[in-house]
Amino acid sequence: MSHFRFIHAADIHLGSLLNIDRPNKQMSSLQERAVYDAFERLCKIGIDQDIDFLLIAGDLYDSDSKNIYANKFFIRMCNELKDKGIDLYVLAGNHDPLNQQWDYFDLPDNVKIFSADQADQYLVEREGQVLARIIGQSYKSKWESRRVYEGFELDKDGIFNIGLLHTQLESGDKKYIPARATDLAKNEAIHYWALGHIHRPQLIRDQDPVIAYPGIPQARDFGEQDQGGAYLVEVRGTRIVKMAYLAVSSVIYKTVEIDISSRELKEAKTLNDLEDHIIAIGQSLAESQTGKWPADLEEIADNNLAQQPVEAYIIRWLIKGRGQLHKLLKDLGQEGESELAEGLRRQLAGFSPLIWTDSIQLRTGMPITRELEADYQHIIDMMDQAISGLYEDQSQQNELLDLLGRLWTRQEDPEDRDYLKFHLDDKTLKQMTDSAKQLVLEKLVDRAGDQ
Ligand SMILES: [Mn+2]
Repeated sequence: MSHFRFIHAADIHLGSLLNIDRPNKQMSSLQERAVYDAFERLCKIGIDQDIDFLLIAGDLYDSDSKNIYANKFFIRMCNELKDKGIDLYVLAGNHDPLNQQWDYFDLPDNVKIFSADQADQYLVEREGQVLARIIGQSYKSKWESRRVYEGFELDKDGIFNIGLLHTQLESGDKKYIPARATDLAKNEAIHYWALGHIHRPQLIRDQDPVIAYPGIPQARDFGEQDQGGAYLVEVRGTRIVKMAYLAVSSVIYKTVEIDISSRELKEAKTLNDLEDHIIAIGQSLAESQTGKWPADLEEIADNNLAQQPVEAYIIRWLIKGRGQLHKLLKDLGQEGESELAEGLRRQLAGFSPLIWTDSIQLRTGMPITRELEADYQHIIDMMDQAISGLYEDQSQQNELLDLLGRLWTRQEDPEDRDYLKFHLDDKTLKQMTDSAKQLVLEKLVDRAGDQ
């Protein structure tokens, strides 16, 4: 019976840089190399773990930053894999569709690119034995509305079949292949759906057929938080016997919430107390880093994760809750906010991994006592009613957009953003209404205090 391993990766986005505001020397080096490092780590684990092939389910290159260096780097990795007899099966996604210049140099012959005109099939063989069959179809242009997976017709002949698909996995979607997990699961010949496009790792279905998104190996901004990587899959015959997540990011974006109403900060009188508290959190985050190179697949599978050493965390400190510190923080203003961030950046720079403060976001409120709440309950209720109307009624939202001005838009396809506009997504709307509510209450309390 055949027995083999492969890595399922996607959305490498070679060529893109990490979004870091005013980086220091160390961060600026990571900014440039982290995306490449993550892919190199994947290839190295692949070699260590003796995989037979590597799948890339679309968006190997980043659309705006495809370049000669990225292409040469990819070729170097392919050649290293070729030396070990490992083939790569690559799908072109919406960021690297085949109608654009795809590569500047010839690729080695262990790289197979799927055509955009029809579904291509490849047989993976080792020493004359067929291990697996892989089917896929690339994007021709940056949008693909065809249900290309409907043409994935494969024999059911005891060979492990893999379908490669770059999709948003939404049935009404017109840009990134309309599909539902149930549509895919209906294809009885396919054992494993290697998906790409969604940047967060997700095991959509954990039984035959398995449907999985590996996520982006290296995040590039706060929209892509936490550790990224790829799946390592071990197969016997047509059965998956092991599946483990290879976490390879060397930089992790993370929002850390600090609650000023917590036990530790409730009594805090000055910003020093807050600063000390944040530094202690940063320190324990750095110390919790025990990433090491995985010894073997058994170990990876036992932990279900192979954590690679992290070089830096990029942190957004979200300071929230109600408490005494609110008044001090409010008085800081924007200048004070960046001053506080600058101080943290300095004080946390010595840790390894580096704890890099990206910014501080203030979402605090004054302490609300029971009496206060009782006094203003009718106003709070009115505001809550008005706010819920805003969420339920599209026309009220449009009115709000008109009020905000023409710089704002509701259109929010993250893959096709107009970066010259502000986007009123649900999260932003919630922040707006929360702080509006807070502001009204504060004014009321101030006025009551004046009387
Ligand atoms: Mn994509």
